[in-house]
Amino acid sequence: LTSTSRRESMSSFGRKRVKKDASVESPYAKLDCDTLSYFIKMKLRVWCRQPRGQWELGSIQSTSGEEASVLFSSGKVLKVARSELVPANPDILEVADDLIKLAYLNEPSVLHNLRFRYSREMIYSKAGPVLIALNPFKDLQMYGNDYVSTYRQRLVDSPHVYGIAEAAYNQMMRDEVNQSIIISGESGSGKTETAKIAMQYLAALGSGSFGRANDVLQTNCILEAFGNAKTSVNDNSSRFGKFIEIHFSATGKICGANIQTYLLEKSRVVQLASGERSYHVFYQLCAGSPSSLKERLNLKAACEYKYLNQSDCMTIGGIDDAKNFHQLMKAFDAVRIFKEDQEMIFKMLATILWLGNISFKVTDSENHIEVVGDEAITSAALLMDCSSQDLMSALSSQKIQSDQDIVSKSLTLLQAIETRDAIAKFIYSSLFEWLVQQVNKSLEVGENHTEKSISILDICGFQSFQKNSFEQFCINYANERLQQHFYRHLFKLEQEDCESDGIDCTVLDFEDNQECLDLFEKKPLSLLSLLDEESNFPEASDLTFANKLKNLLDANHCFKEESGRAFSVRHYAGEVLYDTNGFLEKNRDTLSSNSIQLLSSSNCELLKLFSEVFNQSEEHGNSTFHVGAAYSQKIGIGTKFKDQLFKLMHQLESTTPHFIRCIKPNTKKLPGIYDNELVLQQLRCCGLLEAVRISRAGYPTRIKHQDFSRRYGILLSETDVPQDPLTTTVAVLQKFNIPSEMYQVGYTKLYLRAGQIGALEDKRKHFLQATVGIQKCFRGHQV
Ligand code: AD9
Ligand code: MG
Repeated sequence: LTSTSRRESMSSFGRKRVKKDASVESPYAKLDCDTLSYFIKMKLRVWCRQPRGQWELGSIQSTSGEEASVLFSSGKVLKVARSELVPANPDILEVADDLIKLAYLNEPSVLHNLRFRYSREMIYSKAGPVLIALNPFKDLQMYGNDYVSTYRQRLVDSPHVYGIAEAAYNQMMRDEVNQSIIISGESGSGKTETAKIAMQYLAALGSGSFGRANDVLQTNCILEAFGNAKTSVNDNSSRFGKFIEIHFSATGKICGANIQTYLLEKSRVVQLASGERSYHVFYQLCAGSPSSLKERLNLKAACEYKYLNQSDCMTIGGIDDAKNFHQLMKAFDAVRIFKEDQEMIFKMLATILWLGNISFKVTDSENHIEVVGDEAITSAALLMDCSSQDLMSALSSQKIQSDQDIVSKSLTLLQAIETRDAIAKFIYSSLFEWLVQQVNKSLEVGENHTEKSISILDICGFQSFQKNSFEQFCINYANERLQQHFYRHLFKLEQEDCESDGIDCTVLDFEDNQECLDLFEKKPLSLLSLLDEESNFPEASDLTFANKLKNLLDANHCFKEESGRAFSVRHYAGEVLYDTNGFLEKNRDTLSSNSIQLLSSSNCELLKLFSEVFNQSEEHGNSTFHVGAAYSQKIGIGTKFKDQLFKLMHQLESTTPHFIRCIKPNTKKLPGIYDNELVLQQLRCCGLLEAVRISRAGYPTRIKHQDFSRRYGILLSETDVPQDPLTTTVAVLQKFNIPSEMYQVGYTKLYLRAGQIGALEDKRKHFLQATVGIQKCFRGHQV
């Protein structure tokens, strides 16, 4: 009986193609249509879309044509169009810790489920294999040693970062396969905190007497000082992407690590929005450095520096910069950054602060300038180990190649400011990279090297603002790549699940986002290659770049023409409008030839080292080029990032991935507030609903035969209750004449089409009510 029905149901499963669809609503609407009529017929609870878009729970009283009258919990009854209704889940599913368990996976049900859990401090939920982490914005008693051992011993299986870290650790040890934990989400959603929680768990398991667990944890302090800043959305916002590979010894102890960073936001060093700060380390240094160091650096209070005081925000509530400076020094010691190197680092920071205070005097009607010879210039020159004269001339003039000679031309005010800021940004970003290198050297795996590792990726999620620039362009490209990795992994899991259960699932395929990736990276005609090409033309402008895109990329469906300098990309998470303003400049990442010369002729070891990047690129075959009088590297920032991403993907591909999506429940950074619309928008942006839909396409409900037979076996009359769960399952299906195209019977699980479980649940409810009624009646007789 069972094998026949399995074969029957298999053949009824036709080849199904799941369309990629940026909007999440439509596929759900499709799923819901079949069931809705049933809901209406049975007067079951539904979600009803209100005029302002929010959803309210109600039950259908009656229907006529395309309209239904719905009774809401407030007691009011309203007539609404059927198209505004979607089925609600039974109460019992309200606390479901996995969205997959919801019988109806529509938006209001998902939102309601997460809200219900959030209000009970259950901030973690699953969506199939993905962990959803809602930011609690307060400290919860769910971390620390006791919880570590609970998860270690698997005494609980409620969703938690610890559960993910445990699974990764366990699989690494057991299967000897490297693991990765991929965390994404928008700014302030909790990625960095989540990454730290995962690291703490791994450190707790992986510390040993000769271990490096503590050193690895200390790197967070260093990287956050140099790479995090207060923004309007997050007091501790990471302004770079981070990939940390944690190495384990054969016995499972942490023995080293390697960090890669991506796209540090350089502009923050010289330019701040109101209410925001520059990188924490500047304030820490000014507030916490001992007086002897202050003297050597001629360091003033933070508020004396233009780069810092241009915004009205100098401190962060609850944060002690001086104390954090001491922590930073301790962390430096822990990862063996020597005192001399620490001194050089602080010197570079002070250089940047003094550079920002250098001012200019306009000398003629054409806005040409000369540098004001004040304390700023002398301090900066001293710290840079160059003469004030050289620094002044680098900031006030440029060399231009005329027919035979090189002539020196005075800069305008705007050019001088740009030159000064470019040097400051260059020094900071070089310092950041160098520092990461030093940390890596220190954490390099030594003698007890093994191949075991768990990597954690903390990178900003998909972004779509009203105005999107080069930064969003790069970050969205990265997310597009990660999304493909996610799709492919889900698809693989799905296939494995079906295959191991004897279900033919090879028939399920879906379109992933390859076309969008091609738009970014497929040579010769791609966004990135055209950007580099255009960056090579001295005469090119953002507008000529935009026009080039329009002419050459039109064939790709993910590209959309817009007017003027703009263009749109159809991303997996929705359409994004990009303004090319500043694209060429940001991609070229220029430094004037004068500035390069200044840095390479300085006696400061670090500056010399930093400037070598330009010499190297010159040596390696004409790969620098002239833009006006400025040098820049031929490979733009965009392509450089692409190469980094390829390397990252290559690394990720050899690991078993674990995905965590962080969600910010409100923009006020306050606990207890859950903004439906905000959550929904993030669920869409991380492609989560879409992904869950793919992973459950066709058969959204999957229940173990044991569970199914336990719950619905009571519907069988006593004479036809079989012995084993699988046979019970089939007997229930047959008793209610569920059409064979509505299910598949696997070895361990039953696979049901949308709506079926709701119908069965309803039958069960009726059955129980009737039974209770009979019992009451029976008791009444006795009385
Ligand atoms: V950004 O893209 O780097 O700007 P993140 O990294 O996503 O951002 P972050 O981890 O910095 O966000 O979290 C923001 C703030 O939320 C933290 O400073 C905490 O105050 C708060 N947070 C996040 N997760 C937790 C948590 N699990 N428990 C308590 C949390 N507070
Ligand atoms: Mg962060």
